[in-house]
Amino acid sequence: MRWTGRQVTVLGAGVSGLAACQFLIRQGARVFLSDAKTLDVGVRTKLQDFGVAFEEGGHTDLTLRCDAMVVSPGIPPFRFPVAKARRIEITVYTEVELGIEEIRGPIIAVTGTNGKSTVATLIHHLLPFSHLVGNIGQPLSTYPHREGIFVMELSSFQLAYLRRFRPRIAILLNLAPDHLDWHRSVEAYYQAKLRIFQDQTPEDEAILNADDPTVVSYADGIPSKTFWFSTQRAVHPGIYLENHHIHIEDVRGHLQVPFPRTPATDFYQEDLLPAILAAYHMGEPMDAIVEQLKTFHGLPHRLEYVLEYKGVLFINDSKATNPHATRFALKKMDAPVVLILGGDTKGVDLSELREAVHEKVRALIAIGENRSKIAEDFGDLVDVQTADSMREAVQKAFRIARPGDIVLLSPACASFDWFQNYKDRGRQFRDATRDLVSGRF
Ligand code: UMA
Repeated sequence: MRWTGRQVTVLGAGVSGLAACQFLIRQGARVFLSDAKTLDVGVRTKLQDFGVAFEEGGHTDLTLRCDAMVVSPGIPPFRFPVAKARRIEITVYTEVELGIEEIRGPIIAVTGTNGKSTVATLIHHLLPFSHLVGNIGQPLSTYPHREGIFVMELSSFQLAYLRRFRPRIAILLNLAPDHLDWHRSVEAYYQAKLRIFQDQTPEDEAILNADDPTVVSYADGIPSKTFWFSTQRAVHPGIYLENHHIHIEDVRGHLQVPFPRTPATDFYQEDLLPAILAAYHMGEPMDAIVEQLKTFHGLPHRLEYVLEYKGVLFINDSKATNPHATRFALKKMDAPVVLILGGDTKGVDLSELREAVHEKVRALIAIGENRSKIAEDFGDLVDVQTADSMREAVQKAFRIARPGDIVLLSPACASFDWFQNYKDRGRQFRDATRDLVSGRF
């Protein structure tokens, strides 16, 4: 696409929109940005420095005076002015597509309802010279490298807007209802995810979760070579775990290597399999992959393995700021959990956690402003204790936990009542567990 001299409207002045502006200006386009909200001084200054004209506090008809529109992923297509732009045949792009047109190198694309950041980060860890971009927070259009292997995390929003896209390897981790306010139906959301495969050919590769019946039900229409991954059974062709070994079955035959057991690899089993297969199929030797696996510790604050002490595993999921995320975390736990829960609820009802708590949780440690309310709401289900600091919470959780249990910080609430942000909360949890181990309590 030649942008020189074209008039382009960018919608949204977040991470994507600002990257798109910068890219387009560099390419010689004239850019007009529009944001529904009032902009921060810092953002205004940036736009002025880029030489971008803008409006704020709402989108007007000025947005439609353009040759092309670049839409931030968070803005749904049915909303003004995107829907109108499409009606009058203005081509609508999303930021990641601008970047895709520029790069020279194979793409490994990762999507799914949950776990996509972890798997994309893991592939990048196994292929240390690759570039990690996309929904993970690194916009592709302003990424400084153009060559090499690109590991791209893609959200359903980005995929729904992508017009052409042909990754060498496309990975679909799982499918469950989400983002219905944007997609308006579960089927539309699933179809957006499936666009990751739409322009692939039989020379390309799809890696699919054999343990997710919804993923399996959509596999037939995929045009590329299909490989499966499973933690539960042998799959052909694909990758699976059996008797503490990783098995790969593909055109090269059957490869079997011992699973490199660390507390972290045990914990991330499901995420490891598609990542290992993608790295292996990009030509990385298996012994190098196995070595790299031993040094993977997960993403900070997202189901992050912290340490194991006296048989108790400590997991930091401070990023879980709503009940949905905490439910997902509990689903992943395969041992009794002592859950550290609470904070600023933002008015959200935590009762949707009752079933998961009943199933998985041995005891609850309630923290934050709403700790007494949590004690009232969950006291009939499990043992609930309250704590007045993160250190106290960790101490109490460890006292209750038995060997084999998991102490999980997954608060389901915002952190601003006691902490600067979720990262600060996660750091305090990590520090407290380390103090516990070193006997500094
Ligand atoms: N805005 C409008 N009009 C609207 C709605 C919003 O102008 O009708 C404006 C907002 O006022 C704001 C801007 O749009 O200024 C925000 O745009 P955005 O929501 O698309 O967010 P960005 O900051 O551009 O970040 C996006 C992704 N966010 C979303 O998809 C919601 C980031 O993923 C991504 O890292 C970034 O681009 C770079 O690619 C975040 C995310 O939460 C992490 N993703 C969701 C997820 O993972 O579940 C999909």
